[in-house]
Amino acid sequence: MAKTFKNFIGGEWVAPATGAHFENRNPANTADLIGRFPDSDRRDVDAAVRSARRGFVLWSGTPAPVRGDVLRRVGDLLAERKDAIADVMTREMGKVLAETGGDVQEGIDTAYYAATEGRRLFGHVVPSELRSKWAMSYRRPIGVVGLITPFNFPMAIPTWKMFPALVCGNAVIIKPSEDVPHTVHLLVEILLEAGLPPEVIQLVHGRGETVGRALVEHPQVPVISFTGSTETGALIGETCGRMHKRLSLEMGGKNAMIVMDDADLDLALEGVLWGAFGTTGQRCTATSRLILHRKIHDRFLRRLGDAAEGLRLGDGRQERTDVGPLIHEASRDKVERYVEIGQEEGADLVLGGKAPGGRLADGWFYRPTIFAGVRPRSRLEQEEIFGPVLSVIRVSSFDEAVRVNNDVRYGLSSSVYTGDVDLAFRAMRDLDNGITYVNAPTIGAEAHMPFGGVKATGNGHREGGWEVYDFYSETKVCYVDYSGRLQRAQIDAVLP
Ligand code: UN1
Repeated sequence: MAKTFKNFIGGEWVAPATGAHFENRNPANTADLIGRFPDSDRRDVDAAVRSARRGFVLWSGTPAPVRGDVLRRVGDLLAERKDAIADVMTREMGKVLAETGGDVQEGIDTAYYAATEGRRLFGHVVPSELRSKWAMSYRRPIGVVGLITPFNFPMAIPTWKMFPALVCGNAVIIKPSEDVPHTVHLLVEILLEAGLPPEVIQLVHGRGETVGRALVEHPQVPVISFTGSTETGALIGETCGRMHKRLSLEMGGKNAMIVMDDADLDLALEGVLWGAFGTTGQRCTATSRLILHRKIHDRFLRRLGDAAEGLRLGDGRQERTDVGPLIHEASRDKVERYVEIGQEEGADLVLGGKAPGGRLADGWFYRPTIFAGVRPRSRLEQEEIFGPVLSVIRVSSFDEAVRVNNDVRYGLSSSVYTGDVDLAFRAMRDLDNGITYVNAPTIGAEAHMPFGGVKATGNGHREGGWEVYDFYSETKVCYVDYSGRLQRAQIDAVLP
């Protein structure tokens, strides 16, 4: 009998007000029922907000270094249980164990970074333009923060939103993707075990249209952070704009890898296989376009086709597997639709283009797929697919490669393979993305660096690194005039 899970609201594990649940199944084998999770609604969100507001009073009054110590213990517990958690994650999400292990590691790195940030959270003290006056800024906690997270990084993304929010002194309500609810359940257990006061964290499971929407529309949740589709991000943005909320959006990508004629082709080949087909292409940073210089185009494409054909599809929990399943049926339908679109647009299907049968028919598998001769500005080349589909575009120069890279609505990551140091620097300057990799694929962001993109990928904020601490805290500026008289800024000029 599969277990029925609960929400964590008001300091305890509770059933949803609806009494309803949804099923969480293994995408590699849909007969494997992992558990039933709360299909909550607005009433559960209301209760979570009431509790989180009490949690906020307690937590915002706790010294930041003490908050950081809790996160250090969270990091220790995640490290201790890394393999067991990775196994749960692969079962509910599908990607291979090495990748879910990396996903947990990103959470561990984020926890340790946040722990030390508890002893920094720098403000500034700057000289005043007047005599005998101090001018300084410090960071204040904001309040209740609402987090809405996707399925593809079931641990890393919740942690890189939650840990900075917590160390800054906020209370958190999280609604994880209904495709991966088990991972955040384990994370909340760890937070509590590490000593986080219970009302500081609330976990409300459910659907985006109900729970996510209720969080976004709640007047007492002043901060929202969302990772997901550009379309949903736009809807959230409208509400947050109207309600004057602070909002961080991390959305779609159509990332390209450029391989120049002087590149190390062995290295580029390994890179594109990992970038395009790792996580079955379900990363916002996935390499979904490959821009090849015409001088190496045919040679590289042949080698790529052979190598990608050798990738083994299967259950991510089996050691021999290279590529796991897609997350669910709708996701596979979408990939199938784009393969049809590609063919209608006249692109040349080099590999894949179908779901495997046989023993893999019980999961949402799809073969690594490569289209060559993809035209810039075609739908296949422009739209995010979120699956194992790579579009190859042929170019005649570096400048043309840059134009193709930039001519999409998204701008998360980009990559260039070249041995020419001048080209590498031009790429870093001219590729219109939040992240550019030189001689590495479009994935591989590290937890202590800012992460995010330009154009329709984001709304100007960054996750990770030092910048995210600005997002989760309010800057307060204080002036202390100890001259004993009225000094008027901008008016009472001080002469040297
Ligand atoms: C995402 O693609 O959704 O750089 C996040 C990477 C990971 C994070 C990716 N560290 O691929």
